[in-house]
Amino acid sequence: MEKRLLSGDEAVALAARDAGIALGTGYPGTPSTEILEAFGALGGRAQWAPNEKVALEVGLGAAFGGGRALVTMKHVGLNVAADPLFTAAYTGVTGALVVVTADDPGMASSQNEQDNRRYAIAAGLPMLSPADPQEAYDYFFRAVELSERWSLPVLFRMTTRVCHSKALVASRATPMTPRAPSFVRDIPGRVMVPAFARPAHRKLRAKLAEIATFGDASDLHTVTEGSRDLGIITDGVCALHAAEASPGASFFKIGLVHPLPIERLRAFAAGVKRCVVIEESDPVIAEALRAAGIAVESKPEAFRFGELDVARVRRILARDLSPEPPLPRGKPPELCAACPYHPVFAALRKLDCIVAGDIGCYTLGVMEPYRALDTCVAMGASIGVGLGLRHVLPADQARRVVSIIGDSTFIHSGVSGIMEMVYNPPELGHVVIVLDNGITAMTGQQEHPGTGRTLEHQATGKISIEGLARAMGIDTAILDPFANPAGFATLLAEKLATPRLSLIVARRPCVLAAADIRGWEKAAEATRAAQACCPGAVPEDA
Ligand SMILES: Cc1ncc(C[n+]2csc(CCOP(=O)(O)OP(=O)(O)O)c2C)c(N)n1
Repeated sequence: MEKRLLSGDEAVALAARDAGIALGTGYPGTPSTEILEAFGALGGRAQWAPNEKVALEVGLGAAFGGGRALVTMKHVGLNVAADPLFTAAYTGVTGALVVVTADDPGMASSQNEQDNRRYAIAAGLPMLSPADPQEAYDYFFRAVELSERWSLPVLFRMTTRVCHSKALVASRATPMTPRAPSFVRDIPGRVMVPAFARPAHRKLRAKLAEIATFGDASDLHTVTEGSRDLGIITDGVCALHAAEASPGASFFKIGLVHPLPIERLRAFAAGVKRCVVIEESDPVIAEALRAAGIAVESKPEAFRFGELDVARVRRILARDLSPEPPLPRGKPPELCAACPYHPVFAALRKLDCIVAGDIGCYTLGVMEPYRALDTCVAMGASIGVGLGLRHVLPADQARRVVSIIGDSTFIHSGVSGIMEMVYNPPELGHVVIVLDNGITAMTGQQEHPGTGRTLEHQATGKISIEGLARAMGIDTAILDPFANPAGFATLLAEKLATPRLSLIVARRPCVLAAADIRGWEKAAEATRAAQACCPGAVPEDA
């Protein structure tokens, strides 16, 4: 059997290829980003969507058409995709739909540490929880099988450690046979007006009851008999920490975290003197067991925060509530020395702006020496938050409010903020700065619809940020702040002084990506030129 050293993300990508996934789509977000990149590198059809909601809808469409689809995102991405997700649980799918949510307990690179196992419960969808790269590979096929057997989207919950740790992964000798997509009309099944949605909800609940029975007997759960004095119920990477922390205990490792195998867990808990649930983030499993009348110990509240590791699991088991040693201090992140954003933050500081910020490399403008960011909440929020501030603040403060947003974030969810700005303009106008470094830098330089290149850097349709803004009637200026820092500061001061709605595109490529962008753009230009002269032609070196 072939074995390769793979991260969890790469293992999912390999499994997606071996499972005949017809389409992989998603939006970048640590720790999930590498899945689609690796899937594309393996020859799979992988593409970035403008945001997670669109990605899920594209995946759903592919699965309505009978194909097998993969959709990837980080945990907060599922908030953006939640609207179609909940109703997709009613419509179900014809092919397969696996939705990877990569959670980030401890917030290695996220704005919150929400536990997306709660989404499985809320939406009523099955969820698998692999512990390591081998399980990520193996469970992926199980997810496809579950999805096809019950015609439901399946959630696949990974966490930072599972996504990024590497292990030898044995792959299948024979891939799954791919399906041939074909449209079969099913109006009551896919058009969720109330008359069709009411029975669809009942059908979903009936399916979940069937899956619960299936799960009770499934080998997705592993029971390891050990000491009867201590039983540990666990899922995901915590199973590995717990196995090292207490090798002699009895273990119930849950593979399908929703619906839970309640009756098997009841029997397991009854068979041991002390039963402890070891889980990262929220006490989701412990709460469900207690609600079912199963007496289990849950971790103390202090362990809801951050990742677990072997030492922390030992503390939970020893009921040790003494203060934990502080985490080793890493080097604080900072803007690159030659980042094109420096002059923008210098100008914002100089003009004493109140800055509604957003998520991306530019969030680092909050650090010294600028401290030029006053809010940062969610992707795209800078524009709405800036408008809200403008609406209520006294004039001398309102005039200084600026929204700043990156190019990828603008495309992701900033555009709807611009619509709000046009529709409900503040009395004193507003100024939005789009920090356009030509790439999604924060997550490792991914393309987006504003770059005009695909996930694999090939030429494709391009969204013009200034074109969009002008089409919405916004006074728009474009400037390279690095080449002309004084000009940028003057322009910003001018825009702040008018009661109009203004957008400044601060455009200069990310210093780390500039050379690559030049190369990709050259090849993309050649493709565009060839296609303009004779459609369909692609130059050999493109
Ligand atoms: C809903 C959501 N999806 C994905 C992410 C991960 N993420 C953080 S910032 C960012 C985009 C950054 O790109 P851009 O706006 O171009 O700014 P840059 O980093 O290039 O400065 C992404 C994808 C997130 N935080 N939230």
